[in-house]
Order: sequence, then C-alpha cells, then structure tokens
Amino acid sequence: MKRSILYFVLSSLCFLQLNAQNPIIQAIYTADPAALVHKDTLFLYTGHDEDGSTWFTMKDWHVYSTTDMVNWTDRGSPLSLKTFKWATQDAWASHCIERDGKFYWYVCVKDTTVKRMAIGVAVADKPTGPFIDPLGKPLVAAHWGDIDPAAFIDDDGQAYLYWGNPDLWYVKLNSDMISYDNAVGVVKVPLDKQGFHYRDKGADKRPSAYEEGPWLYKRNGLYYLLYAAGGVPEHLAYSTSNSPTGPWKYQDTVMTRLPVKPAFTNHPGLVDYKSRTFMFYHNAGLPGGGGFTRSVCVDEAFFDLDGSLQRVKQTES
Ligand code: FUB
Repeated sequence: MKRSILYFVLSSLCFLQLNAQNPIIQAIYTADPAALVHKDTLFLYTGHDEDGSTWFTMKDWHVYSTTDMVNWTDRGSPLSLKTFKWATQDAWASHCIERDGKFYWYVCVKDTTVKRMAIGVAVADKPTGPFIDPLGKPLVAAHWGDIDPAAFIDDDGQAYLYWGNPDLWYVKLNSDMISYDNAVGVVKVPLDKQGFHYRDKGADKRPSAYEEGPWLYKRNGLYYLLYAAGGVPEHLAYSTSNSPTGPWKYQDTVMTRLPVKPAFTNHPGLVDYKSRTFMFYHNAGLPGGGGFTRSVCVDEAFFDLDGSLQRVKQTES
C-alpha cells in the first residue's frame, strides 16, 4: 500500500514536470527569453512585445519564476527603458546573470544620442531587482548591430559578453561585470562558413548561418554557441568549440521554424535545471501572435552520447 502511494506521488510529480504548457506566459506577448538558475528557482527574463505592435515596439522587460517548470509566478517588470537615462526606445533582447550574489542584467537599447543600438547593464542585489544602471551610459558603445547580449562565466571565473547582428562580437568582462578588458577590446568572432544561409549569394551576403541571438552553454568541457540562424525567417542552430573564444565549428539546426505558428525571429536560451536541460525560445503561438507579438516557450533538450544536441521539437499546450 505504502509503495503504491509513493509510486502515485512520484508519477504525479513526473507528469507535472513533463507537461509544460506553451506558451509559458499567456497574459502578455513576450520574446527573447533568458533563463537564470538561482538556488532552487529558475528565473525567466523576457522582452515584452506591446499588444498590437507592428514593429519591435518594446519598452520594458519582465521576470517570471518557477520551481517545477510548470507553474510560473509573475515577478513583475523590474527593468524598463526608464532605467537607462541614455536610451528612449527598443528594449530588445537581454540576459541576466549572477556573480557573487549580485545580478547583472545586460540589455540592448537604442542610445538616444547616436540613434543606434548599444549594450547596457543594470545591477541588483536580488534576481527580481530593483535594478539600477551603475554606469549611466552604455557598457559597449554603439557601433553597428549591437543587439542581443549574452553573458557567460567560464569555470575559471572569466566572464564573457557576446552580442551582435550581423556580426558576432565578444568582450572579456572584468570581475566587476560592468566593465571589460580594454587591452583585449571588442573582438569579432570568426564564424564557420558552414550552415545554410539564404543570403549566401545575395546582396546582403553573410559569412555564416549566424544571424543574431547568441547563447553560450558549456557541457562536459565543450562550449556550445546557439543562435538564431538563416536570416528571415529564422531557425535555431548551434556551433561548438573547445574554447569560449572559438574557433567555432558549425553543427546543425537545433530547432526548425515549425510546427507551431512561427514568428520570423527566434531566440535560444539553453539551461540546466534540476538535472535536466531546457531550451527556451519564442514563436507566435498565442492568439493574435505574429512577428511582433511573440510568445516565450520551453521544451526539454536532449544530447546524443557524442555530445550532439538533438533537435528540439516545439510543443503546444
Ligand atoms: O526582440 C527584438 C529583436 O528580435 C531581438 O533583439 C532579436 O533577437 C529578435 O528576437
């Protein structure tokens, strides 16, 4: 009897954890997911597509949390354009990461002075804020295509920040996380020419499948660079390397556009949580969804024995 009760409890828990409801957030349109595991909780940071948008009209970012990957708590919007005095529009993709008990939320926003996207950073003592802008100016000044920051702290403590469209760039962050190694500077990542790209031969020629939305992940000593690929419409692809600075070898598509109604963009976020690996992404799955009214989703990711990332299938609720 005791055994059957235990079995029932365990199988109920497994059932809950295996049946995520997509899109995760149904109350508003969300995009560009970035997950952070802190202690027992997974925090999800998203961009926010304004209802009825006909462009990437985005003014704030939102935070959600879960401890079971099924039930999500709305933690509000602790970061918006108002936090950055030097920016007035385009609260696009972001990534929050923890170091030594502080939370660093890297964002891209339009620098009002030069009218180009630039990378900023906000800092908090808690994953849900309040966040302040410690610099009062961009962390990385605008030059061209400075969007979609993704931070990564390697096992040796060295932190990196990657971003960019059409090119991929990185800096080595200093241990304060709000400045970078000027001696190394802003480095352009040479990307593998492999991987289908529809603009390979066109006027807007690109050197690789990489488009935007980089995300760094490390497993068994191997570095995975995930990204939105293939131009418009985007799919998700990945490359691997033995170093966080490359060279990167193109591997494969990790998520196709279909079967759920796609947005023309996508944005990967791969994290380990409670001994499993999850891929966050966005599509247009919510009613009224489209290219500028997107919805963040999650599905479990699996690896082959040789470390290859299996293709993640989008699911609906
Ligand atoms: O959300 C605005 C932009 O769309 C992001 O910065 C890109 O990654 C794409 O998802």
